[in-house]
Amino acid sequence: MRVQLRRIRIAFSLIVLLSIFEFCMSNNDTWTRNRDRKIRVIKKLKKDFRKLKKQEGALQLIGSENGNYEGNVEILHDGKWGGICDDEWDDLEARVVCRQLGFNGAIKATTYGHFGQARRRYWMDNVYCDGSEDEIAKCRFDGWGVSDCGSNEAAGVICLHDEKTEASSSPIPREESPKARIKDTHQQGIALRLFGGRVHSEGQVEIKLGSGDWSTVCGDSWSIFEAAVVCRQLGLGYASDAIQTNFFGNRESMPMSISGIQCNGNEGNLAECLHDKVVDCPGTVENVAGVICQREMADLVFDHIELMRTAHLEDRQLYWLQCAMEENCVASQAYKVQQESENWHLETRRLLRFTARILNAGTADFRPSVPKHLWEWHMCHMHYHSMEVFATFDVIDSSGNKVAEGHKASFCLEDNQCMPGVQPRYKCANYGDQGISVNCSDIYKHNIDCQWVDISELEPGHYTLKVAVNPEFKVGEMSFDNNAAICRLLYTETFATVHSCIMGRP
Ligand SMILES: *[C@@H]1O[C@H](CO)[C@@H](O)[C@H](O)[C@H]1NC(C)=O
Ligand SMILES: *[C@@H]1O[C@H](CO)[C@@H](O)[C@H](O)[C@H]1NC(C)=O
Ligand SMILES: [Ca+2]
Repeated sequence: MRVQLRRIRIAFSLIVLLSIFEFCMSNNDTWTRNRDRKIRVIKKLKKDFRKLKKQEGALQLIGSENGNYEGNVEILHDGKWGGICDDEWDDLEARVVCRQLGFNGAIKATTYGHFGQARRRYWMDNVYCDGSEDEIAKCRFDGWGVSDCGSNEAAGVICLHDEKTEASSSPIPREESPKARIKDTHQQGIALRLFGGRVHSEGQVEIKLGSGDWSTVCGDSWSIFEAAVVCRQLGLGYASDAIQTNFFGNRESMPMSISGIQCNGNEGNLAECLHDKVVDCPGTVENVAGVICQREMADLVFDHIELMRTAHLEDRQLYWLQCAMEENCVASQAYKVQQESENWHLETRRLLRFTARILNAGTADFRPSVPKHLWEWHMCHMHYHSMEVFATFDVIDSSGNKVAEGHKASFCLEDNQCMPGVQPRYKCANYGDQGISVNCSDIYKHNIDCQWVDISELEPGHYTLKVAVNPEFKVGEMSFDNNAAICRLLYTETFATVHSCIMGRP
């Protein structure tokens, strides 16, 4: 309707323009007076045409230097461009974006602002496509402008493109630069210090390589694992945050000497970690590494014994899963069934249920990463979600592909069971404070809503079940090596067992 109105307006503008033109031809005296008007009309006409091209739901890819087949995704809504947050962003969504843009398919979905930080607002978050949609705006998402994401969570795509036709116009894609161990490159050793923090246990990381001068460290790929090594080496405890900007002030005079540092997280000295053989750090002044260290730290431990003991199948009618559907706890096939079948509520889904028991074995309380005023109220389950992605449940096949849609479960963090002598303090009810106290466990029993993986579309066979808490490392911990249970899953037509679990990193 709006498009039609615009067309009428444009046609009208054309008529006005033509009559002005005729008028000018017939009356030479008023020519100059009318010329200004004519210019104005043409300007407006051009603007209208531009508007026509910028239609609701249009997409653009930005931030790539290689070509228009890749970039962070921006969508036009309400006449304004906005980004898409990377929560739930994977191959299905990338496929829809690339198809909408006229490409034959997607090579990859990118996350964490692969093509740079989000420039504007986020229009979309938690996008779930089933892959058949012709426009990304037709997929399910939280609502226009509803998002709890930071600017480093921009979603992007790399679309399938014809290398041969592109080759002449675009440079060769930047290769990952080769890495070497820092101590092999700088055999005289390294020194570290922090600059610009409010307290001595935080700041921008400064490094002295061998006999060189003090210099800054590139912020690209700087994560909680590298920060953990810095905190440990400086005797400041554990990393609660890894900073990738000049948050601690500008040191424009200081050169940058090292990039691409990559640690396992358990090293005692940063020299044990890898780095780029050739420094490669775009936008060096603001793109610098920093850390916030803390002596007391939480440490979540996922109880894999309880997982094995409680895992079982349940077939449940969609009628009983309506709340779960609102919270995206079932596979996207269920939403299709709901749309297509009149008696959808009688259709059943097969759920792999299990108990998730998470102990805080650290020395500080585990607190949600999102401040209380941003917590989301979930009508269905009548509680607030304080951490959007607290746990992930994934079923993986022997080639490493995720086969059952693992949903990212939201939780309400509280002390359900504490060791003798420890008083529970966190409670979800009544907008209570959320968290997990030291030596207390938060327990999500197998019989509660959403505590499952929807495996209705899974073929019987052998799989890996991976359950992980704090999977995006948004809250600092002493160790992340105990946050996941990686188990074997045997699924037959009639039963499922989860066994041989090992602890691992998310
Ligand atoms: C129209 O005006 C221009 C300059 O203003 C003049 O050179 C030209 O001779 C005029 N033509 C007629 C048909 O009056
Ligand atoms: C937690 O438990 C450990 C081991 O049982 C104990 O050493 C520690 O003091 C306890 N901490 C608190 C705060 O209760
Ligand atoms: Ca942990």
